[in-house]
Amino acid sequence: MSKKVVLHYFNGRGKMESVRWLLAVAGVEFEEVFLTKREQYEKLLNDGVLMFQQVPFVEIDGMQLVQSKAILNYIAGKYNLYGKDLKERALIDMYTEGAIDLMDQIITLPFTPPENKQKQLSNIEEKAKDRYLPAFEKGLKNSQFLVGNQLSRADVHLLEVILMLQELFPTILSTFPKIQAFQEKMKALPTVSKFLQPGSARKSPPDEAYLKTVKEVLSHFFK
Ligand SMILES: N[C@@H](CCC(=O)N[C@@H](CS)C(=O)NCC(=O)O)C(=O)O
Repeated sequence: MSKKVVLHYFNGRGKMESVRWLLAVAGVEFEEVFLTKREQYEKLLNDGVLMFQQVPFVEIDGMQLVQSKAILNYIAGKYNLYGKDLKERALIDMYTEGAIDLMDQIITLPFTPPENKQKQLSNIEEKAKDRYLPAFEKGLKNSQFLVGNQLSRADVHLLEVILMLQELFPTILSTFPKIQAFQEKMKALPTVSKFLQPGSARKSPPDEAYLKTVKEVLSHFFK
């Protein structure tokens, strides 16, 4: 089995983007196989590698992993992005789940029927401002990191989600000074700065071509 880390997903963000972020921050090189045709997905199904018939699917360290949280937990544990003990890990998990809850709402937005989109967008903005960002701002009150005195996956997920939010609501951080300072510090990290450069594996916001591909490949889901 390949020693390389290989990501199988669409050429877009979706539920794989956090995996790309974490690997990039950990300085791990990876390859990507993009699903562009229904037949590729069916082949993965026939090969028996998709435990729950879903992607993301990641080949890493001789394993064939699905379930994005399992994949992220493994990478975070292996590359020292999961705190120094179980108590830190529990805190990291709380921040992580908050960031992922918010990201999930943003990821599904493009698939929302047009008549519901504005409502969903307003809901995301309100939740971000009133629920999630205040919690992260508080978490950064006395430290440059969310948990303990070192970088963790919680920081990486926070950076990812605030960048996503700013694409939708450019001034959303204006009342969150700690998060703004956090963002600048994070962006200056060499691995982060590299991942933010054009040409990196970081994916653009979803466009029509991405939506069309996802709907074709997962036609059973969208019928
Ligand atoms: N809990 C899973 C959800 C994965 C998931 O919903 N994957 C979608 C694509 S983003 C999929 O493969 N859907 C096909 C299906 O559910 O049949 C995870 O986090 O990995």
